[in-house]
Amino acid sequence: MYDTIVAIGTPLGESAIGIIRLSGEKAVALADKVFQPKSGRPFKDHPPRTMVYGHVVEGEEVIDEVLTLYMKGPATYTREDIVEINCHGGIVPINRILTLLLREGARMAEPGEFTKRAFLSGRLDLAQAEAVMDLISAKTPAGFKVAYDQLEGQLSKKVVGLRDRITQIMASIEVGIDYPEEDIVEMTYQEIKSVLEDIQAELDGMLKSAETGKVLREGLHTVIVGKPNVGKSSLMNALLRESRAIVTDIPGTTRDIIEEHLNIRGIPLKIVDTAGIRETEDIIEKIGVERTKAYFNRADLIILVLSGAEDLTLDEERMLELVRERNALVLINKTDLPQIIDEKRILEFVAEDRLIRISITREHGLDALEEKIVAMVYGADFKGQGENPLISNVRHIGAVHRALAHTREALSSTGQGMPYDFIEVDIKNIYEALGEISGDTIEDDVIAKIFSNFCLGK
Ligand SMILES: Nc1nc2c(ncn2[C@@H]2O[C@H](COP(=O)(O)OP(=O)(O)OP(=O)(O)O)[C@@H](O)[C@H]2O)c(=O)[nH]1
Ligand SMILES: [Mg+2]
Repeated sequence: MYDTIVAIGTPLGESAIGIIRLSGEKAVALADKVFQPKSGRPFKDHPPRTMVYGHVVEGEEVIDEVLTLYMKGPATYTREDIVEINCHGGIVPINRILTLLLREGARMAEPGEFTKRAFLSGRLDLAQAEAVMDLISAKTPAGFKVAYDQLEGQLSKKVVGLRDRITQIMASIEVGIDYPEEDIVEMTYQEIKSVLEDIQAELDGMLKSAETGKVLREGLHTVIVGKPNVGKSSLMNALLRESRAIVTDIPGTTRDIIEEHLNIRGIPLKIVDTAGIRETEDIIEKIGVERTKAYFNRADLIILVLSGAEDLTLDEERMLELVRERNALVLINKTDLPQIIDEKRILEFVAEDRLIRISITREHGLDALEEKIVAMVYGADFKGQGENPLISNVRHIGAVHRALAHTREALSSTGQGMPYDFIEVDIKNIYEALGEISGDTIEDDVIAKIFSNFCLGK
């Protein structure tokens, strides 16, 4: 048993209710010190899982009218006793009750400490615990679904299944190593190879979904670039469906970076409107352009806007050259005006399916743009969340990459007919890399770091 921790579970501000949560051995005893049930009986004498009405008091003074709930461990989130005090939302009652409980001997919880206890008590594995934070921070229903499946254990089941199969190979190999003179049938090279190939295919499958998962979790970092006055800010506003960025017919209107979140058919986008790129003398604009370049280099998706009503400039050809190797879409805007742009020249840089003709003022072509973005995120061969859970977390993706690399090494050792104990080392590495996802093989400081990114009270 650990000490008893306390935290505020609801956002601090004006709200209908506020919840203060205690977890640990002394949860009920601490609640009893500050809470007076209306029934006149002590709180501890009430049955668990019922809301008890009463008051939080400090000496003679009533602090707030509350409902208090006791959940008895181990059937709780942390597997410890948990008490939740539901008071009025608002900074004053919440803080006063919290202070009172701290004074009575509860310890302020660290960020994520409730969930960390759920992990340490074995109620959640590490991937599930991480999913809790992803659920809270999800920006769109699609992102929420990825996290929810992970909390339900889809990824964990997959990892456990793979590790089980690896254990079988290891057991069989060890039998061969430890009792070479006995007549125990161990796996042949051919059998080991075939299991490893299966594992390799599954890991490959997981990585295929990772890009989609990561975008749904973190958002697609999108940057709109183009020379001045082509309609970048107009595009940003159209996608946001509001006038966020200033639009004028004066080139150089946008001087700085404007960043916004939006949701395109369930995909969270972090979209950035930039200062038009051109060789410029204006110092302020120049800073904007420098920052544009930084965003440009980091983006998951680049939207290059051109004006169909003008000739391509040298600057634009340079930009086309830069987006050639990147995940990019090229928009020819202002198709409502007479068109003079040389499309053939553009197609020398980008494929036809990356080119979209739009007119923002006529609201034409925006649907096609949104559809294209969705298709790019989900990929042509995306099959939804069938047997492969979407992995979304960079830490998990890294672990799968390492597991895959070790699988390749093991396959190569097997192919070369290396001694069994040699192959076993590679196989053990796969096992351990996968164990980082579930938290079975992971350093304490990594665990501490993961939970420190949680919000308080979770
Ligand atoms: N005819 C026509 N005009 C457009 C279209 N889209 C935008 N414009 C106009 O083009 C001008 C420039 O638009 P902005 O959105 O400010 O262009 P920008 O690329 O952000 O410009 P800077 O911030 O100066 O780099 C404005 O007058 C818009 O109304 C379009 O589809 N057709
Ligand atoms: Mg602009």
